[in-house]
Amino acid sequence: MSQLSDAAFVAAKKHLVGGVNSPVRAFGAVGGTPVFAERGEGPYLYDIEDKRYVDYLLSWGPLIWGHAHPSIIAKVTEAARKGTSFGLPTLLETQMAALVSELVPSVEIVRMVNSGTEATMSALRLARAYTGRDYIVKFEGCYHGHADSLLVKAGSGVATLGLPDSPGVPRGATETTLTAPYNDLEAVKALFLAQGEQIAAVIVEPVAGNMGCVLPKPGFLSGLRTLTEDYGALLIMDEVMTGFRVALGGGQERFGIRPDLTTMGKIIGGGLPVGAYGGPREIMQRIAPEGQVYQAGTLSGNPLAMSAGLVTLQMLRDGGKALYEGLESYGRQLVETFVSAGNKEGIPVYGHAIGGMFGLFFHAGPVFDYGDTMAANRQTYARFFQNMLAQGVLLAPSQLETGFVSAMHGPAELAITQEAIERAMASLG
Ligand code: KE4
Repeated sequence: MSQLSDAAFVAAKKHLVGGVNSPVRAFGAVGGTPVFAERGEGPYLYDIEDKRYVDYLLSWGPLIWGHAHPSIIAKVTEAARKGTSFGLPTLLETQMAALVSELVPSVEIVRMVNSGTEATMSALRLARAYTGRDYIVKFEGCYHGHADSLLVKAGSGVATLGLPDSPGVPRGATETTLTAPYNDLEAVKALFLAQGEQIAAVIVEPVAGNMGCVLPKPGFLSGLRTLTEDYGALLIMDEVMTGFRVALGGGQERFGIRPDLTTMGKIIGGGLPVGAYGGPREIMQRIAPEGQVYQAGTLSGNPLAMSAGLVTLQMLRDGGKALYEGLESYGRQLVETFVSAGNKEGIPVYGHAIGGMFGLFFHAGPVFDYGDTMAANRQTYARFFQNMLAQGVLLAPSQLETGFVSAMHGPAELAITQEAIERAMASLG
């Protein structure tokens, strides 16, 4: 990185903890100075030195329409001219919620919040209230945001930084959090056998995107659905990352599993801060003001965020299956180049793509759980990342994260990326 970015990082660290507003942006796992973004244009991001990158970080998932899509910018600008927030109901929020229910039929009624963390935190509170039970089950390496009870064997930045689950979280907040390896249905069955009557919910990423990109084994998700039904627990699908990304209706559409509650984020806001949770009215009506489960937010359903989210989802609906087939085809070609280039150099590599997300591992594979991803060579990934960055391709700055494709990535960007992969892999050999 050059002097401008180094100086920017020094200045940032004077005023912001670690120089960032979210730990993973500090590039701790890959070393060096983080990229300071200046602007974006479709599939490209430009840093403060006006260096151009083909962007596969895409703000950690939200930008399925790439940077500064004209339709999104126009809608946000139009909304901003009317004011930025009202603290009162608006028609936009109703339109947005109706569209979410149309695209995700299991979500009969919605509550908008401002982040994925708020969505999962609220969904768990609701599940505990609805069932009258306290225990929850999450999976090692899955990340559902930074709410206390979910910071147990969490993925994403927690795993990347190798933090003990997290200081500052009182034991009382996590002693009712049970964990199992992802894809290990027998382990979940054992938890239910032992404490099934006390388990309020299982929360799962339908595709795990916070320990690298890990696919569910056949039968895993349907097994969770059966188990939770058998024991009267709720199945919460955390679709903050997979929602509107692995299919228009998210993981639940892709894998044909109907959860009890769904949490959303990222794409739903089109790059502005939006989270959401929802499900059948019979469960959701326990949320205040209809019910007694309290959850609130000053800027929830913000009109600028709703405007960005609404047009984002409308364009995805209009794009339909062809759009998702295109996203997946692009990802598969990128992964195929990664694997063939690694094999050519005799470097253990493994990867896969699903919808608009992909995983690249320096590991012989297969990769089915957190143990597998932790065995991947993160030092090699860091060297690969830095070489790709130098060639103008921005990947996720951690082996334990996922890459994203936008609808604006096309043949030209793929060619640039494939060439860069071959060069980067040769530099490792
Ligand atoms: P936010 O609170 O960051 O909006 O969402 C939390 C969250 C919940 N559920 C899933 C499945 C998620 O992937 C996330 C957030 N993902 C990380 C990326 N791995 C956000 C990046 C960051 O922490 O800066």
